[in-house]
Amino acid sequence: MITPAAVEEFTQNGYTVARGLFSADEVARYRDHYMALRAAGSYPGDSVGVDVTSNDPLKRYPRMIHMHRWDDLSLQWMIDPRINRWLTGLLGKEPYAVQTMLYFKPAGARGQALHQDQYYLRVQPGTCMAAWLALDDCDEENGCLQVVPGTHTIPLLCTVKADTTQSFTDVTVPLPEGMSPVPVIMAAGDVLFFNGQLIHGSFPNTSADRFRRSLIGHYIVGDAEKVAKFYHPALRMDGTPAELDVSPQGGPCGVWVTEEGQPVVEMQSGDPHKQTVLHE
Ligand SMILES: O=C(O)CCC(=O)C(=O)O
Repeated sequence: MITPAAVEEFTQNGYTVARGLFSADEVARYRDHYMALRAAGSYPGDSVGVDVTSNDPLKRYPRMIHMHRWDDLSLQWMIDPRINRWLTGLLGKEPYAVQTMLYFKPAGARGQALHQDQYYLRVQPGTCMAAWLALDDCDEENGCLQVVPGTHTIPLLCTVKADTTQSFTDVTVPLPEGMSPVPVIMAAGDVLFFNGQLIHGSFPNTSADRFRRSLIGHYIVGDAEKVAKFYHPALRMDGTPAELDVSPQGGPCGVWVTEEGQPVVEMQSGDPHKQTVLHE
């Protein structure tokens, strides 16, 4: 149940955690499902392919993007009534659903440098929201999510170069004076809801052998009229498509680069022959 304290925390800090929103059985089913999909091959929206011989753990387990466009379990999760109740309770109006992502983040994997999701989604008017379901217990050792409380009230920041030995994306944002990231410690089944302006990211998985898998949904406020092209079609929370306009900027949620900062080709969902390009 969404509580007034959760709404207050979300309003003040830009995020809140719904503890135990998904059961241990559900989480185990998602883990098994995505591990089996990953082992079976490559899909529109993820990397050019799985390289099981690579030294980079993220090439052995690349993230998946927009699975809801071809996988019913992902679609049903994205519009699950529990997620909808929380998002609607936090936002005051039912949102649109625009993206799913699965991060495997095996032991040794780099994290994703601090960023604001709205930089990529370019929702107008308003902003985006994330629902981040922990599929494993997450802590600092295995690279839990890090958030900078209160930064949902600041505007979109200009990006600077990230340290690609620590991050698989190559841009980050300078932190406002006196602010620093805090780890969000979660148990498998917890869902972190956060505002799309909130600065967040994650550090490397420094554990010897633990995954830090997460199933992520991105949403946009119900008053939105436009979102970046990459996120079309937006869906209503009953799964039907909504007619929205295209925001001129934006792109996929972070562009994957090697440790040397070289771009890794990722394919645009729906058209495996086209590379995604971040327009700025
Ligand atoms: O899971 C992570 O490490 C980063 C995820 C993220 O930044 C996002 O969902 O926008």
